Amino acid sequence: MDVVDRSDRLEVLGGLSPSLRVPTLVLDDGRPLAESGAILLYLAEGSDFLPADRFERAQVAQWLFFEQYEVEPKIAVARFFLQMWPGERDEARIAKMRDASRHALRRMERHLRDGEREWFVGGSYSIADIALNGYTHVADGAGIELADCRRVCVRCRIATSNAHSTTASRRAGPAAPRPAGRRSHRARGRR
Ligand SMILES: N[C@@H](CCC(=O)N[C@@H](CS)C(=O)NCC(=O)O)C(=O)O
Repeated sequence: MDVVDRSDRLEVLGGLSPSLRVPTLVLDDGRPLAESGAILLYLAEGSDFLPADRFERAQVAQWLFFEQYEVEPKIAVARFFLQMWPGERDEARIAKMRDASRHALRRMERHLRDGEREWFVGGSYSIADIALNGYTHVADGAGIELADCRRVCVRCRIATSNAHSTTASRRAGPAAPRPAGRRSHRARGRR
């Protein structure tokens, strides 16, 4: 799908995605599901990527909503205008999006730092980490420096490598790369 020329959106995604956006998942039986957070929740059901505990599941949802409201509309929009938009740049709008992005990244960093957390929710990698990795790991493409967000950066690199070897690494058993000096509850056998 072209993100600049949206002329075929209705033709391709009509009836599949209410917002006519990608990603849109179409199941084997033809049922469509749009919105990255909903897709992650659907795919993660019954796996280690979605906690069984009710409160932790709600915390995962909290971070999915945070990503959709605080991260994606800021980093993605700034990056879109810097890297993809063929028209004139709206520098004021980009600056505003960058400021909002930095604010969101600081909140994420603080959450990890203050809770001495290895992962965003509970003691193991979940779809909250996957969702937050999505645009954070390309924030530099939006002109957003990550120097003050060491913990977020570490998780982004880990999340990226995990995302490329998800099921295989989980089935085969080798431990996913982790931030230096800490081990997860999962690694300690607490899950
Ligand atoms: N909230 C949606 C946002 C999806 C989104 O913005 N997708 C972009 C491409 S990455 C798109 O389809 N943009 C074209 C448009 O907005 O029409 C999600 O997280 O799935």
